[in-house]
Amino acid sequence: MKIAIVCYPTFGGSGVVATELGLELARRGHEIHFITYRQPVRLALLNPNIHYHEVHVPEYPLFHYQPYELALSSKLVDMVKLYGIELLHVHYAIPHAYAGYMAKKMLKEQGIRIPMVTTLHGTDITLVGNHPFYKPAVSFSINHSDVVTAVSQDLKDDTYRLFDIKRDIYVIPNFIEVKKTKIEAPCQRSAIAGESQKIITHISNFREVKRIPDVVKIFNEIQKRVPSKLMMVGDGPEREPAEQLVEELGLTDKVVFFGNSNEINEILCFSDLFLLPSQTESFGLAALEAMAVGVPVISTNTGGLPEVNRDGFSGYLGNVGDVAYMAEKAVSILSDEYKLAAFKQNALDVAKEFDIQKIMPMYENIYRRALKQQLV
Ligand code: GMT
Repeated sequence: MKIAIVCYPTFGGSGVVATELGLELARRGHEIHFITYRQPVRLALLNPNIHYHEVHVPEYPLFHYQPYELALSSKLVDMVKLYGIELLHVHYAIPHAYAGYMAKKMLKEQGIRIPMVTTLHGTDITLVGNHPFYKPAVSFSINHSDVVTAVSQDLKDDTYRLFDIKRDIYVIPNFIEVKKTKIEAPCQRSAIAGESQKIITHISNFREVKRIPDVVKIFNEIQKRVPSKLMMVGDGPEREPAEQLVEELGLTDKVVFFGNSNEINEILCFSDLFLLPSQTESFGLAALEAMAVGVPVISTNTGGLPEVNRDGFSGYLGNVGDVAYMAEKAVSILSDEYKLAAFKQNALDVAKEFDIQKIMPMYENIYRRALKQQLV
């Protein structure tokens, strides 16, 4: 099948999912065309089935805002015609589903019918998409997609609760390639921490929704009882305030800020615990990435997180903002070597349920359904 994938190319979860999906589909023989404004961060182009087409938005002084949707929909039309693309798969409703719909309409006028699959990822529904400025356009583009998927049951429920949706939404959870997370070389623990210290990790795009101050506060409580270090991986608006908080709490020698990294598995390899105390999380791909390396997770119990992190098994889940509870549970795992080993194994076992090989056929079925629907 010839498939166009539209996504954000940045370090956000939806871009990672879209990129890994495209790479695996290419391995399975499909011809994949990534269409976005920059080369996706995890995209390796060394596969004849992978193509990347950049969307250019020329600066024009008359425009206060440059019209990206327009450029994207025009690019989609051109690429569909040039390569005979059979299906559009857009990730993140805003503005991709809207641009995809416009492309479909333009193509239809030229006698080309092409189905569009829209995958909802989270903030496109719960935070941004739900804003009155965007809501009518988001409802419209979801209702006019040929097939809609959501990355968790919770996100599907939220979509029905927040929007006037008149169609089915299929749940296809996010996935991980478990075998790719294995690090051959021994983990470089000693480069980061002393022998008696535990290593705790947080990875995100450091936005408000991640509750970065809670990460630091939870760690502050942990380190009072368990010798430990905190690895902060990623970048975003909350990084600087977090650095300040670390300083205020006198933790500078125990907290390392890495910035964005492509060596996530290497970092997770030496981690004992992962913290994700988010305000909301449709799925929590970062938690799954940690679990796939055998790292237990302390997270909040919001959104789709309970579908990924199993309470009392792969980690613990607390109420949003309950720093004391999450710190106590973290200490209970870190201070008991038997419990830590069991939780590490459990985390890996749960992650295997989300292995790419189990999830990929779900997408392929959805594509077949979209093509069939289109032909009816
Ligand atoms: O909020 C982010 O971290 C970025 C955002 C995205 O679209 O890139 O993440 C959302 O999609 C991810 C992939 O499906 C999910 O794993 C995240 O849970 C979700 N974020 C939120 O719901 C806050």
